[in-house]
Amino acid sequence: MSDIQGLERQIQDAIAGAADEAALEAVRVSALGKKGSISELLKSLGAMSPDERKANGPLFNTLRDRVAGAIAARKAALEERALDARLAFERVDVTLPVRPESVGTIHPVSQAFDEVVAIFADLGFAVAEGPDVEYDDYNFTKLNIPPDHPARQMHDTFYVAKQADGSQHVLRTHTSPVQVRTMLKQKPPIRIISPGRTYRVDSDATHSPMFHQFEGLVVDEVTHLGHLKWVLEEFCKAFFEVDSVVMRARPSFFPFTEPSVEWDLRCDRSGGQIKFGQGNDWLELAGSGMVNPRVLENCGIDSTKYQGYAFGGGIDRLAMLKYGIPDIRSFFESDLRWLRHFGFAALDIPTLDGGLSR
Ligand code: 2NL
Repeated sequence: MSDIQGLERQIQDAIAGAADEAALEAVRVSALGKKGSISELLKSLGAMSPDERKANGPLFNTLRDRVAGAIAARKAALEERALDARLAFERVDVTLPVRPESVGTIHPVSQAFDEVVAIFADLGFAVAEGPDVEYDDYNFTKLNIPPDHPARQMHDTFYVAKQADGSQHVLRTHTSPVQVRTMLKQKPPIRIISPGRTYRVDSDATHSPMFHQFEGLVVDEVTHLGHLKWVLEEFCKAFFEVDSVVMRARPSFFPFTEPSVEWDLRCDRSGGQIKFGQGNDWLELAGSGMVNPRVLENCGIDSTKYQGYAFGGGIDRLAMLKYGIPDIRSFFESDLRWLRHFGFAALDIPTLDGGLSR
């Protein structure tokens, strides 16, 4: 009996004195391991008479439980102490200045994205956003592209597995569904742009399966192609940072606009460099048109009272043109040397009065 008390005191002292987890593990093995002192006691029960076993069994078992509990508690305390020590050692002083070699840069697509937003915000457009995974209905059907329409093939859609209720989702092929969502929940006048990621099954030097688009939508009682042209001209002057531009209109077709117009911007490609607003060349700028009255009606807007214009263009393409980047795939290769070369200073936020890109 006194033997057992002495044994327990000795083990408890060793537990309390264990300075780290390794020392504590050695104590555990010497008490509770296969040949440990308490394990030996428990084994000795087998050779005892029934009366002795009845007296000693509970004693040995509670001894084992107390020791196991004390070891677990000490282990938790040691772990906490080790963590505290590590946290103190690994503490980061976030107020220290950044090392010049590890300063990040703003990606040229993000830069162009922010510039587009700043310009249209200045023209009075609100920014609207929506999900990348869209209803087939919002991406196509409401935009006057019914299920068997050939334009669905043109869009090279990434389809998402059918939902349990049979509905179909897609990765949005343009940001038009954001305008659909806006029209469904907001009464005219509407004046929004929707910049964002879009997806199509396509990949070469000028196409990436994920790319960025901006679209604009204006719906009011009176809107016309003259308004649209002025807005695009103002956009081009601001974006390409030139005093004047010449634009050319070409007839086009989109199921969601009628009439549809594509716009080219006069440019000069002589001398190995591109200059905007002058010269004898043209570059494709944006598609546009008057919103098809069917689209307005599909989105709950009275097409006898309201009319709208819409336009859309590629942000990656604009960034390639403005910053002289020949291959769209280089945007998404995460090459640090490329990012440092083409990236922008993180704190130079584009504004119209402060300068778009400097
Ligand atoms: C292009 C052409 C365009 C639109 C986008 C649009 C949206 C609604 C209704 C009507 Cl909700 N139109 N968007 C209209 C014409 C052209 O984009 O080449 N994009 C890259």
